[in-house]
Formats: sequence, C-alpha cells, structure tokens
Amino acid sequence: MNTTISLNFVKESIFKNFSLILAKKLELPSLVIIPTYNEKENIEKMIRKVFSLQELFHMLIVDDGSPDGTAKIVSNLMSEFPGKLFMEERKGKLGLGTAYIHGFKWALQKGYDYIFEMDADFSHNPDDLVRLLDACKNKGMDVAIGSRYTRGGKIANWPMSRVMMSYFASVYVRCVLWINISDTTAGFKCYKRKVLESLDLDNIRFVGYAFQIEMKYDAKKMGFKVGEVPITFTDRREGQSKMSTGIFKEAFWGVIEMRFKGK
Ligand SMILES: Nc1nc2c(ncn2[C@@H]2O[C@H](COP(=O)(O)OP(=O)(O)O)[C@@H](O)[C@H]2O)c(=O)[nH]1
Ligand SMILES: [Mg+2]
Repeated sequence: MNTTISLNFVKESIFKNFSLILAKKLELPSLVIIPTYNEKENIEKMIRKVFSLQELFHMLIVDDGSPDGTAKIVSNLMSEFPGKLFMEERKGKLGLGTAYIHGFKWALQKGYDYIFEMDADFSHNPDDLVRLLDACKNKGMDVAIGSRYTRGGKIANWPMSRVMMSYFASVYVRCVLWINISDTTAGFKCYKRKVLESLDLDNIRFVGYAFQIEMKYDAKKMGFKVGEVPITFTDRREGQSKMSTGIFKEAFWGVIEMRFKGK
C-alpha cells in the first residue's frame, strides 16, 4: 500500500517537473518590434546590438517600403539570424501607429508574452530592454514605459528649446487627460500580452505621438498597471527624423478628442 502511494508520488513529481521544464522550453523569448522608414544607417547596427544582449530577444522589423533599401539590409541578415529575426513589409509609408498595430497583431498570433516598441535610431538604448522586461516580469507592471521625465530619466543631447517643448507637451497631455504618467509621448515600451489582447487594436485612431498617448491612455482606462522606468534618451545621430508638423497637430487635437469624445 505504502509502496504504491510513494510510487505514485514519484511518478507525479516526475511528470510535474517534466511539464515545467517543457513549458519553460516552449516559452518564446520576448519580441522587439521596430518600425522602419529609411533607416539604412541604423538598422544593421541595431539588429546586431539587440542579438548581442545577454537576454534572448526576437525582433520584428515593420518596414514601409523604405526607398533607401532598409528592407534589403534586413532580409540579408535574416539568414544569419534564422528563427529570431522577422520582417513584415508594407507597400508605402503608412505611419508609425499602424506599423505597430500590424506588429502587435503579428506578435499575438505567434504567441509572444512580452512585446516591445522601440525606435531604430538608437534614441532608445537597447541595453534598457532588459530593465523594461524586468519591470513587467518581476515588478508587477503590465506596461513599462522607458521614461525621460520620471525621476532619474534624462535627455542626452537635445537643445534646451526641444527639451522644453517636449516636456510641456507632456504636461499639456497630463492636464487634458488627467493621467499620472510623466512621459506620455514615450515610444519605448514593454507590454504584457494581455494588455494588447484587451485593447481594441482596430480602433486605435492615431499614427504619431498621439498613437503613443492613446495606447497608454487606453491601457490605463482598462485598469492595467502602467509604470515608468527611467531611461536616458539620446537624439538620433544618423538618418533623419520622420516627425512632421502634421504629427504635432494630430497630437494637440488628438488628446482633446480622446478626452471629450469618450476615448
Ligand atoms: N514603418 C514605419 N516606420 C516609421 C514611420 N515613421 C517613422 N517610422 C520609424 O519610427 C521610429 C521613430 O521615428 P523617428 O523619425 O525617429 O521619430 P522621432 O524620434 O520622433 O524624431 C523610427 O524607427 C522610424 O524609422 C512610418 O511611417 N512607417
Ligand atoms: Mg527618433
């Protein structure tokens, strides 16, 4: 009788441990989504840097038919990084917001649990991916924002006029939307899968800074824990910014729309 019980116990614990090991093995690494438009100066360096990190990340590049051949550089690298570097190509410049939505849907369909937004231009330091992941995995955040304006956050090389403009834009957003996030326009983030599953991705309306604000606002409104991790933001050294006055206008009017049209 006793031998049967202990035999069953041994069998059960072997089965349990085996399932745990299997689950761990099947767990996909986290996915870093990078939208690109004319990033030939940055993309290869960025891909190599992310794959050189201690923690294993997969990468998805969403390229909008960059005329400078960014996609060609990525596809050449795909044979060097099989099974961990992916690319989605769209026909034309459709905007940062829809590029991310495309990437989020791709990531959910493939089963990733932690999904990142990051720029190609090294404004976001890839070393910080590990800190953002830790905030979501171990510190209870559902969305971890790489933040310039939380205590400890910095901007390395912007002229004071641009820092002031960006900072006051963030204050403006906080005042209109009444959310306690210091860096509402930040585009360096880690999402837990459940956040992206719960947001109505087909109903995200904006494409530029307003897109970044909208994602945070919606996640907060749904009750998710949106937290900030201080980062140092560095202005791009190579290639050109694609941000335009149109994107500023969209953000200015967009927050009012979000607040008063029930978004
Ligand atoms: N796929 C795609 N990527 C874009 C588009 N616009 C900007 N990006 C990328 O989004 C990231 C941030 O854009 P960037 O020009 O650096 O904006 P800034 O940092 O606000 O000046 C970069 O990786 C760009 O290549 C777009 O229309 N489509
Ligand atoms: Mg940039």
